[in-house]
Amino acid sequence: MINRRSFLQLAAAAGASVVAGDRVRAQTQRPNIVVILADDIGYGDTGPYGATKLKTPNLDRLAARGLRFTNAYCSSATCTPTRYALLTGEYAFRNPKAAVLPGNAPMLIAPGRHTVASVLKESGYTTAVVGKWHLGLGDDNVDWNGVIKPGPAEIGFDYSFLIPATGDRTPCVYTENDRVVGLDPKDPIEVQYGTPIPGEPTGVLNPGLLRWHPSHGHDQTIVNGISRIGYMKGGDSARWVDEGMADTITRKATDYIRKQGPTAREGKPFFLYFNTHDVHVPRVPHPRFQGKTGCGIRCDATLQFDWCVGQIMEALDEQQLDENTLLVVTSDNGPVIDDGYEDGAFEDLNGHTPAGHLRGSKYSIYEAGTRMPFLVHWPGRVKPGVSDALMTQVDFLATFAALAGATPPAAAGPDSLNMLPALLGESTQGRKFLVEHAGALIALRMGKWKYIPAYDRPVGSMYWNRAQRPANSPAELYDLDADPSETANVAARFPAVVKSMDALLEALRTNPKAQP
Ligand code: NG6
Ligand code: CA
Repeated sequence: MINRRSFLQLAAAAGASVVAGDRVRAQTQRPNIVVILADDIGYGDTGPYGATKLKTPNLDRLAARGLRFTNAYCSSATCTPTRYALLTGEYAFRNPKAAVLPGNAPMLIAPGRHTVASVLKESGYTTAVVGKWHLGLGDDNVDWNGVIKPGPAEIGFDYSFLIPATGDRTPCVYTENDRVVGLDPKDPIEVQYGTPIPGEPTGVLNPGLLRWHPSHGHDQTIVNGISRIGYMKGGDSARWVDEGMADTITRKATDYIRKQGPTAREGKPFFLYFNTHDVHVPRVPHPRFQGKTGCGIRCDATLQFDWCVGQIMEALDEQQLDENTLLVVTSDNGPVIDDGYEDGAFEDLNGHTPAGHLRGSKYSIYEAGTRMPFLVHWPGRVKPGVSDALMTQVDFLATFAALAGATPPAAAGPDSLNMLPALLGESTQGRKFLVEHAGALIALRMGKWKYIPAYDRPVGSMYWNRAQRPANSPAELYDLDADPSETANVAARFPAVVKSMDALLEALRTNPKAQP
């Protein structure tokens, strides 16, 4: 691991041979770090990963100027656990509470816990989170009309602008630095899960008020003609407009970059964690994106995501921060087509393959559940190309700490490894192995092998049958080199591999340091 001093010495040595003053400064400064985390965008959803039914020009440009990873993972096949692991550097399977949370859940990450944000902040970064949160806010009985604490500030973020849970869950409002935005105190918000709030129209009782119908769940409080999960009342002036969501949060993210520009150029770097809503349900892209792709509303939302990425790149460029900013674009779990609304996404796909060549989807233990698009862009440092190194978002904590020259406390990020050389494309050597996680299942990826242990009960999504694994599933072993789509279970042919991978996975359940 490089420490801060050796980083600066190395950088200074590299910079000394360059005449242009700006470039010297850029190379001797610690980089800004921007992570863009998409929602439910799959391995095959975008141009850099082979999509042809829609164009993603900004991602294409990013990939052409950056490093495209083919074996990079998120922690888990759903959102909350992935986000938990990304920030804490702990595999989400270790914490049973790290499952998809309702919109009124208390904050999942304990105040004071070490996170990517707190480690960077302690080493001198200015930190911000914008967009989808879905890690719980406040305590057990959160009052949405007051100061909502604990929140991002308690785990290292100087600034926050949030979609508290998901677009399909109440409360349908934004928070900024622990308060609901635009709230009229005379019209207080009430949020409830489980029991309906009398007098508030719901999807189940008022289907005539809906723009489109739920296909499963999503039949509770109606906001903007869309019924959601959960109930809410009041807060009319604070309610978001779905069509404007991408514009609103992207604007907050680019405003932040513009505001940080002068101090960042002077040497005070920032960390921005930008979480888009696209392409989670409900998919309501701005009208300027609707119908603009050949593959339906889900692709239109992907086009909107591409626009969001382009806006971030433009702001970095405009602020002359492009050369000295590490930008990582990835996603929180695999793709799903029908995730609870009859929005035509399935009917209009037109041959688009969200998972690319991978098997599975969101919620699934197969590769598409957790293998993510993963683009790294840092023109001042990272050479364009493709890397097959085994990578995971769980390593952000240790890797970004190394980049910042910080030494995180021993207790920080128990599963997080410093993968800086691989992230920067200076090494082709990524992780030796990593754990994949979907609901109650874990699996092991090691080299070319993927091992899923036998399970004696059905697991997977109730709603997405293709992710379902039936009861009494036998152990599965796939050779991802020969069989990247996991079609042939070769467990019976390679008993020794099964045995050793099973032993390692079992050991990893309790010991993050376990080795083969
Ligand atoms: C599921 C929802 C799904 C989505 C998911 C969370 C139903 C039937 N399904 O329970 O629509 O909200 O939770 O998605 O309610 S995630 O990307 O935030 O993990
Ligand atoms: Ca998600």
